[in-house]
Amino acid sequence: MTNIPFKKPIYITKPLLPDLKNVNEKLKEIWDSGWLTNFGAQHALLEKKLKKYLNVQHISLFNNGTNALMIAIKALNLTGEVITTPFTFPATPNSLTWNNITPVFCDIDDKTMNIDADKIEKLITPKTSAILAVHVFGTPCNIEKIQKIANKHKLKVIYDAAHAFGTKINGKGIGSFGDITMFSFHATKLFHTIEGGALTFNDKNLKEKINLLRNFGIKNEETVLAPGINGKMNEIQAGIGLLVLNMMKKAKKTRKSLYETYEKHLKNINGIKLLQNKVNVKKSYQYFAVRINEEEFGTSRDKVYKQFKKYNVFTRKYFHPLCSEYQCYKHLQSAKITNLPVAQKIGKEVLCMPMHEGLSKKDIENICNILKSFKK
Ligand code: T4K
Repeated sequence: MTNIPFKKPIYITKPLLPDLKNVNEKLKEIWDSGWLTNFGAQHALLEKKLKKYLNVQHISLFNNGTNALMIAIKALNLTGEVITTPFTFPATPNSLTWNNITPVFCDIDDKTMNIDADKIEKLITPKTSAILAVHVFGTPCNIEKIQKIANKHKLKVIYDAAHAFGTKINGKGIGSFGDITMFSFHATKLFHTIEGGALTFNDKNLKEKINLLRNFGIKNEETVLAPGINGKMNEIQAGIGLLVLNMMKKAKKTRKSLYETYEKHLKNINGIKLLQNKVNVKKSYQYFAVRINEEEFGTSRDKVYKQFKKYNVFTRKYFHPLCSEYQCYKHLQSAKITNLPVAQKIGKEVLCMPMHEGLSKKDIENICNILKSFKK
């Protein structure tokens, strides 16, 4: 059967949109209160609800994930060098650079596409202050091994969980590991506040510092205690977040079914590799990534990406090029191609497929059939 192009463009994602009637009601509530930002009622309620939903001890909300990450780095007083992954969004290493810290790129693990914990130790120098790892596509990092290394060398651990909203390991929220975890609530994420983010952590002493840094360092009208910036989530963001949070249960159910449809149709194709499932991990279902091995599939990832466009399907090459290949980082010793063989390989193979509530199982089947038709 020949495949027909989709009538409307199919993007990798589409934001969850609350009913406009509910949005209008929420806006009226905010308007009536006359309180638009600086920690109002919507902010307080969202913070409380997310703390419970994410199953974490402490949480602070932010105007985006990148600001949250920059403040996490500052709150832990990190300096010198931080070991991180090249297979991530620019926000991860850039947050280090904005704190005058040199990112040290560590190769990734072939199975999870996360930082390879076995390769971290040899990158530690007297200047290393932390490990900044990313739970790529919602798959948890090797948290036990990373924590062991951190304890042994007295390093801090920050997790970038931008892709892992709602992920759980043995029932524990993904935001409860390491010193601080960052979440992104950008419109393209499963849970969103249009733009937004959060930090979660176990040490209650961090709360005051993080919140000070988020609000210019202001303690009260006449006292500024730290060189903070503006990381505040406003009331409209928080209000939208409350409405989106109500949609989460249904959205997760839909995404689980779409995810399983992809798995069913793509699992036995020579040249296509899927992420493995782990019994103790509850997934976030934010992304569906495949790896295309050109030799086995007969067509390269880049060709697949291009050919999909003819069918009105817009996949994404997250994360290609690698961060270590950016103009601002490629001069680093750790960025050398020979130091990052697995990341180099995966960067050429990975493709993120459309994954959102606007798609039906039939749409996913069609996308899979189109992909299969590219095989040579
Ligand atoms: N760490 C990691 C590992 C991250 O992935 C991210 C963000 C961060 C840190 C930083 O967090 P934030 O500071 O952003 O909170 C998108 C997102 O903008 C970005 O938040 C996200 N990662 C990244 C993976 O994806 P782009 O440049 O690919 O977005 P864009 O505009 O091309 O959108 C992708 C597709 O989504 C479009 O083709 C269509 C659809 N779309 C997009 C928007 C904005 C919509 O349908 N509606 C929309 O409103 O970065």
